[in-house]
Amino acid sequence: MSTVAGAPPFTKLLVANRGEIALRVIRACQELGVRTVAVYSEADAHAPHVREADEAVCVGPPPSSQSYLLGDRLIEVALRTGAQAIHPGYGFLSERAWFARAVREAGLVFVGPPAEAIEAMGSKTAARQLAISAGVPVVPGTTEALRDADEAIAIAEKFGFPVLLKAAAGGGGKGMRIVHSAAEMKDALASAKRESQNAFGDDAVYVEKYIDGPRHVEIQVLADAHGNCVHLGERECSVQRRHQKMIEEAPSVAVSPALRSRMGATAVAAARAAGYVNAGTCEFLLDRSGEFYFLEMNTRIQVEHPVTELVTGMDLVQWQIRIAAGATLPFAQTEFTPRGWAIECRITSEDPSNGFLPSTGRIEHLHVPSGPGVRWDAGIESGSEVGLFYDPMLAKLIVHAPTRALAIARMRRALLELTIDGIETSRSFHVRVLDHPAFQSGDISIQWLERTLGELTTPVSDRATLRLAALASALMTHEERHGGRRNVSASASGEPAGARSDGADRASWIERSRRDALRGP
Ligand code: MV4
Repeated sequence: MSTVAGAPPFTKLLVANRGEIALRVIRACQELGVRTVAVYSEADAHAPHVREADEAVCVGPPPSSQSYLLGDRLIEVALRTGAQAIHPGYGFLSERAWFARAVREAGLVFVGPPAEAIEAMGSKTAARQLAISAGVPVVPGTTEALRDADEAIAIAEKFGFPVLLKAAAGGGGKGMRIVHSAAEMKDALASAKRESQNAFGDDAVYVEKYIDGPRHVEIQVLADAHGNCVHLGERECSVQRRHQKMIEEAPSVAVSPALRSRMGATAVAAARAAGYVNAGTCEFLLDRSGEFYFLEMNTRIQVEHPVTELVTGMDLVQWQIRIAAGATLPFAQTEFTPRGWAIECRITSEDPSNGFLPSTGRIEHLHVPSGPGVRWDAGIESGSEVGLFYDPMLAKLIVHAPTRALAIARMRRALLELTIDGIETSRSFHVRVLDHPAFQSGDISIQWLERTLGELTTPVSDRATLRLAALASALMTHEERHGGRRNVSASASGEPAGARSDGADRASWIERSRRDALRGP
């Protein structure tokens, strides 16, 4: 068991989550010598996180409102099983200040920031005020809720249209409206207020100058309870659709060492202003002129944390646990230099050729990529049932390589190794994004994916043709394997049958179908 700077680690921790992040936390605990208690819904009785934890307790029926979101029940389970700490993962209860407070009041340790810091960053207008007071650049705009459309127009005319209306209680793009002219303001304000009220139970809306075509770049910070706070560089998260990130990388092609240290110092200033402790992330918009603006702070471990882990060599989840146990960060901020390049693809159970419709069913066969520089963080295995109760993200495929070009090639290779049979997934869509010249050049903004979607989802061929092609390929493969007439010369020459490429016209579907047919159970 490892101990750090006089902080005794917990002996038992409850993991208040499911899927890949529950497994990620369990793995960190195993390496720290901390025992784990999993919680699960009736839908997850056979899920991998239940098996991998030292103990597991069923907390309710499948809907998360009756299981993973029942904070008081999870606290009871922690007390009953003798856990001293609760790790919330991401989503679910991770950013609910009331839960962090209830955990603390039960005499347990919340592996995350203090409830007060979650609250301070939870209100977007309060977060803007905090940022401004700490000298952190924010988008020009207000920090008070708008009274009416006339006030909004007066403010908008100060810095010029277009402007963006945002929900004060918001985040994630809900309650947002772009307004191009004074004439549009009244209707836009009314609908933004209506949407905010429905989503957050609060209709307060404020206004910002609209930044056109920026990148989404975020900075990872780590703060201990003794006043030490460092940043670990940036993640580039611009490849997103409807506020769902699809690919993240570290570092960002748009961030020079000088910009990294300026953005990093800014993120640390924002974290300090909020009294932040534990791992957190400051989100920024980075415009084409290199100006950056603080948007909000995510007060949790994020889905994309592995890319930072790979370029820093740090285990962020282990640090979360050590910090929660009172450890002192043993490093100061030196000029931070990322090592190599990391890329993450979020593999979801969505069908890109069908408007990203969620796909459900049983994972009949799973083949996981491996080899140099490949990491697979997943909540699924062969036999898993994928339903509609939870988030469609099945797994994260993460690669690390010396350069961006090599990381892209490695990700492409790993995606082609991956087989998920039984449901539709985003796998081949990810390959098409990686193959796109704009992605390869890195010249993209937050709007790029949605604007390029048509091009990225056109069928390679109609389904009937694909079916025939797959059948033909399977037959050819069968012949090759069982000493048929095909490729006899290739075999005789010592090359494995079929491994030889018959030239550039050997289409990728043949390679795919052949690999799948040879691999299959
Ligand atoms: C913006 C913006 C442009 N200008 N603010 C979206 C969710 C919330 N976190 C903030 N968001 C944005 N705020 C100004 N003044 C564009 C976005 C935005 C966005 C930001 C980050 C990642 C993806 C995005 C997708 C659409 C819009």
